[in-house]
Amino acid sequence: MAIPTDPETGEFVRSANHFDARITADGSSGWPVEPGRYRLVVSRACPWASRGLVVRRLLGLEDAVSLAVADPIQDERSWRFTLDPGAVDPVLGIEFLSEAYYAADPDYDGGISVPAVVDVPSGELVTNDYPQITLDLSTEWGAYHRDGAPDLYPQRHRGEIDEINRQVYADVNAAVYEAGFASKQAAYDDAYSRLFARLDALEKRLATRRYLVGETITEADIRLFTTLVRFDPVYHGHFKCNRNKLAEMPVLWAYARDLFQTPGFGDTVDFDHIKRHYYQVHDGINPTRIVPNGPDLSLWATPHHREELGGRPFGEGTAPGPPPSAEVLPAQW
Ligand SMILES: N[C@@H](CCC(=O)N[C@@H](CS)C(=O)NCC(=O)O)C(=O)O
Repeated sequence: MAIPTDPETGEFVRSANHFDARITADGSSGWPVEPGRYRLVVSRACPWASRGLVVRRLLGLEDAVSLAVADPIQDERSWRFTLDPGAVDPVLGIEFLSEAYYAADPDYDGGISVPAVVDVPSGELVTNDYPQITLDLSTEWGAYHRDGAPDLYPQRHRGEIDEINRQVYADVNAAVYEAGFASKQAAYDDAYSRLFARLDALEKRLATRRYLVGETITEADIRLFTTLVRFDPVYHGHFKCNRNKLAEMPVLWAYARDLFQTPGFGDTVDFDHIKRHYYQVHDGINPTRIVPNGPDLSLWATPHHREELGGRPFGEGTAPGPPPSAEVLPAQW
């Protein structure tokens, strides 16, 4: 896969989210909330798509918004449904996610990215605007949340959540890619320093509080989690984020394990998809496409003792039940 970088600075250039329509409860956007109508297309390898996987589970939206899981290895036509019988998504009837992009805009010539929300009746992509996708699952789909669903974007904490999300996006979620894909030393150095400075700050912040904002799990924790869970298996080696491993930051490592062991988090994580995607697709930075055997993933199941900090994972609500049988993942170690 060719990695776009700025020839002057060597900085990774991230493609824009071109499709930013919103699915709304009042239907004013033209895309009304309607159970069964939309399909969330993800790769379980992708940290941006994985936010949607966690939020959909925590809110109990599995029946309302169906799920398509792409093969973790894209080919030259990008994401494909080769994990499904006949290599066709059984609901959308397409082989490649790009078909939904072109159904929405036949002249589209940008990247084909996950997550993507597709309108099942028309086969058209509605949105690939991942930061808004999860917020809308929280705020627009309330009528279809399960009983006991948590409020992941509570009104009274939105300012603080938005601020943390900005910091975590710039210095953690995006910075690991900017380190890994930099084509000049200075661009790598800059991303690496921002990343570890921010992780140090988060290590301090989370020493005395169980979650990033307030007493409960919020959108901010989900966005940090999807990068942390990939850190030691992928970013530490493949993206050269190697000042230390996550497992060497005691607070963040316990925080990440706490979330991993919370229903709705670890049960969405497919380490096999994660590792094969990064090491085999980015052959510009891993030309042999060899997938490393380590690290020991069973450590994710070890006790974290974060309950001692208090906090109530789901606030007034309850934990989700197990995933639907079709979405249960094979044992991870
Ligand atoms: N375009 C968004 C989408 C998120 C994203 O980067 N998804 C990756 C997988 S982790 C993807 O689909 N990449 C393929 C592509 O953009 O062509 C972004 O770059 O901010």
